[in-house]
Amino acid sequence: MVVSSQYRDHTEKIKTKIRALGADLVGVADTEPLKRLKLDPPSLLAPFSRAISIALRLPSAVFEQIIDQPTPLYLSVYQTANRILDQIAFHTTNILQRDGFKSLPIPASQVLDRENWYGAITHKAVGRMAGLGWQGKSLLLINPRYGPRIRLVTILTDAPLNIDSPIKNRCGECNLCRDACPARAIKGVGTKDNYKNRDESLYFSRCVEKLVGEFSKLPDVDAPICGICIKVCPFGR
Ligand code: B12
Ligand code: SF4
Ligand code: SF4
Repeated sequence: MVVSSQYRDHTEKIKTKIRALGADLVGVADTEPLKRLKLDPPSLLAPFSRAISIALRLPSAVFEQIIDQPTPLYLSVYQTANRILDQIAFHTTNILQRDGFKSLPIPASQVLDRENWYGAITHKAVGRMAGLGWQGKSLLLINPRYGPRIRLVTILTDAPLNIDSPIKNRCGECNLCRDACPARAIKGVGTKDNYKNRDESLYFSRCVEKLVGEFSKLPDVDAPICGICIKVCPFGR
């Protein structure tokens, strides 16, 4: 009893510090179920019992300017959000280290395998297990308040933090992302928890082709970004 309230107090203390660094959402996941993910390196989670998921809300007005392709202003917001998230994760890692816990920040947007498009660990799975949102038909993490208009970062740690629970999928009959996708990549298939693989929800290569082959070659947009399935989602609009 005493031990569990100590953990609760420590978890709340860390979460408050992370919010003070500028985070809009923060949750904690158990790493055990996440060991089924493709990880790079495969032993990534071995030293860590917890994964902290942090989200930063993106300025909504930037999505109103996106019609059928990403804009230079969206590129700037994307880059700035990644920088802020990496800084929040770095500071949080130091706070945990000072408290005597092992801790590793996973970058907001680092691609390790450019052939199959994987990072070290997917922030969306961590965010879902930490209760920040559900996995939408667009495959994005959808928060009930901010929708997919968030970017994410993860910190792995052995601090014995209290874990949060996943939340229920609320896509329902909506198919706005499927109908708006310029690559016709979204299948419109729902899931209660998460898709077994990307192809269950997406014609994955169509999205990659659109972003890498077309959008990243636009003048002043030199990153594989899009923003359309983010813009049209009714959550966070
Ligand atoms: C590589 C990459 C890409 C690639 C591949 C995308 C992909 N879906 O994998 C490309 C270039 C195509 C891309 C495109 C986009 N990306 Co991108 N991308 C990444 C990156 C760097 C790695 C993703 C990865 O490893 N995926 C591996 C696959 C298998 O995982 P997944 O997509 O999450 O799907 C599986 C898991 O989530 C799993 N799952 C869910 N819950 C659980 C729970 C358990 C226990 C388990 C076992 C599994 C599980 O189910 C899914 C199917 O297997 C991440 C950053 C990061 N490290 O996470 C950003 C990231 C996913 N991208 C992001 C965004 C926003 C985009 C775009 C909208 C572009 C843009 N910025 O405008 C599009 C959206 C495409 C889409 N509909 O998925 C955001 C998503 C934010 C959000 N709200 O969800 C991320 C998280 C970056 C960030 N820091 O916020 N991206
Ligand atoms: S990022 Fe663009 S191309 Fe890819 S699924 Fe979303 S709307 Fe479609
Ligand atoms: S647009 Fe609709 S179907 Fe797509 S993720 Fe958002 S709520 Fe789900």
